[in-house]
Amino acid sequence: MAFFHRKKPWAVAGLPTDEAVYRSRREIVKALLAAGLLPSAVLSSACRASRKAPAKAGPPWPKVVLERHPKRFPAPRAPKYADAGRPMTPERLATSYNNFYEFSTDKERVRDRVGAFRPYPWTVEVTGLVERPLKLDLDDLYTKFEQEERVYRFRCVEAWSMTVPWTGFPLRRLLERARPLAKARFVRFISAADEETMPGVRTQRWYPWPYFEGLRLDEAMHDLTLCVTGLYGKPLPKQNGAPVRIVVPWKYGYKSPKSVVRIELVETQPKTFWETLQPSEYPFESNVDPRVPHPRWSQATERLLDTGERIPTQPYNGYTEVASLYRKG
Ligand SMILES: Nc1nc2c(c(=O)[nH]1)N[C@H]1C(S)=C(S)[C@@H](COP(=O)(O)O)O[C@H]1N2
Ligand SMILES: [Mo]
Repeated sequence: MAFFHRKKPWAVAGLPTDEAVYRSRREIVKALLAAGLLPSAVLSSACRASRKAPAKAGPPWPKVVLERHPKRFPAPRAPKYADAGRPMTPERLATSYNNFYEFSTDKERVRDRVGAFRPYPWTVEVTGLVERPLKLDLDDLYTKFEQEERVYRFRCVEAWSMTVPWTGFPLRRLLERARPLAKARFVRFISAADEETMPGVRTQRWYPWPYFEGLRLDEAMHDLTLCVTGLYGKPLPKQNGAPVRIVVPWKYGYKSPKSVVRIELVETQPKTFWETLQPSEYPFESNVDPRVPHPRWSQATERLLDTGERIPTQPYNGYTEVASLYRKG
């Protein structure tokens, strides 16, 4: 997603000073190194200066889940979503070409950088305007909600797309369990942001971590909106947002937050990570729409990840059953 940035990332409003200070400090160290005035070990220790003790290794992922829940994966495929009308993207590709800035902005490096990240144990909190706030661990997510597999098309705002089988359940079931109050109109999602195990969070200080997203409550309650725990019949790989993420198949990919730790019901439209960075490019609604170009490129077509073939993009990514959510008046 390198071309996401028109401005230098550190020119983002509100953050220039810290980043300028950080950069200049690093430049000084580098200059001294180049002049042979410092042993090379200093650079790495200077960069690590703010780190705490090294992270302890957690239980192996996803083995820990498969041992505790041998019957939950793969989940039965829902007949209604057995076929998304396109060939399935090879698993290998869907798990090695990832947008997950907490690890790297280079899609092909994310997978190699997730090693220290620990999706287990995990807690998801459901809070805010609800009658019954929830704290769910992974055992709860796998057993209190009946899991199924759905093959969905997935369209990134950068105009590449894939078709993959997600495991999960409608987010609505989780929200209903918390009993939203009448005042609740929107849902906020907050992702994990752990400096010790997410190298992108540690080094890319100019981003407003943690990643945060949002939906209208009626969008979040739509049957297509999934709380996702797996991919290709296995627990969700770390690089795809382990242990739990949201998938909203009629919106651009950035509306599908990964590694979610908190879900908050709120009254007014929340800010989002990308909207905060570039409001003109990443508006709150962000439904897939071939007629509305991104300010820097067309959205009329998309590139299939596996074959590279370009095909026309469909309104709502082909999920036209959501159109009624957007009819005015
Ligand atoms: N926490 C978090 N969630 C995220 C992102 C991210 O950088 N951080 N990237 C988004 C974008 S831009 C896309 S296209 C999808 C990519 O999901 P995938 O790697 O499973 O294909 O995740 C979305 N969710
Ligand atoms: Mo994306």
